[in-house]
Amino acid sequence: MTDHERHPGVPVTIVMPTYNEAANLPRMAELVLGLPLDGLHLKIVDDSSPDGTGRIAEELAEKYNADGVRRMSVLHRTEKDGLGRAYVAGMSAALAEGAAYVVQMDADGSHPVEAVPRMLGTAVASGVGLVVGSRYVEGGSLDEDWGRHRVLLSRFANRYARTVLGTKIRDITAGFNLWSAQTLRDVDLATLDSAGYSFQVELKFKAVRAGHSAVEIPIRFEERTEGVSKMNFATQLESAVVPLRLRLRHRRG
Ligand SMILES: Nc1nc2c(ncn2[C@@H]2O[C@H](COP(=O)(O)OP(=O)(O)OP(=O)(O)O)[C@@H](O)[C@H]2O)c(=O)[nH]1
Ligand SMILES: [Mg+2]
Repeated sequence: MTDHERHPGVPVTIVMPTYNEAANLPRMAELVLGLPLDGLHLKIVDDSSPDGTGRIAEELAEKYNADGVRRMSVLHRTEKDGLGRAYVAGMSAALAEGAAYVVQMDADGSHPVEAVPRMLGTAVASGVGLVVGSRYVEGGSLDEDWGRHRVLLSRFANRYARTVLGTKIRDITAGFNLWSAQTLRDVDLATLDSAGYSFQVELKFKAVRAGHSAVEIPIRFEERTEGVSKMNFATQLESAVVPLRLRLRHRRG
């Protein structure tokens, strides 16, 4: 297995959307850029966070790029415009800059940074276009601090999307994923409809429809360390509508 390889010459960009994550970002950048991977780049996509996350990200980029190696970059957008659109912007930039693999990760400490080399090793060894950091396969788990309501909502949303779309991916709503550049090109990010969290479901569904296969590796999902959730009613409603729309549109395919 390639778990402990540094994968020299393989450019990997971690795209991390932020909205008011000032309390989490310095620690996240330290963890990510401390990973034993040679071609790693961290790209923050900040939607003009009122708490100054964008400025902190710039300061961190200056620090981590000080020796002339471009390890970190920041994409600033003018307003809070949804997780999905932030990812489309960040992933498109990563592809344009030559990333061979793109990783999606939250900035709040929920996703285990140390799993990234394992995800990359799996993609390189198996050739699959998508590796899902999965809460819902054997060995995966959710933080016990999540209230019963959150756990049930998460499980329900996942089961709902899986059933409507008839997908085999067990964690279709997962937000911690690694993509090959080819997969993202085949999906054509510009055609995605989701503004918010349903982006996770839409992108996986369209990647599988484009002929790519997915491997799921178990992860433990932790409660966010600092700050507050950005989940709201509008994004939940979109998460209910998007799977139905995808199914109606693609039922003959
Ligand atoms: N740029 C940008 N980032 C966003 C937006 N909405 C959420 N995010 C970021 O996306 C990631 C996931 O959002 P969270 O609020 O943690 O959502 P969640 O993980 O479902 O909710 P919690 O478990 O309660 O934290 C975090 O890094 C957020 O800062 C947005 O509209 N724009
Ligand atoms: Mg979170």
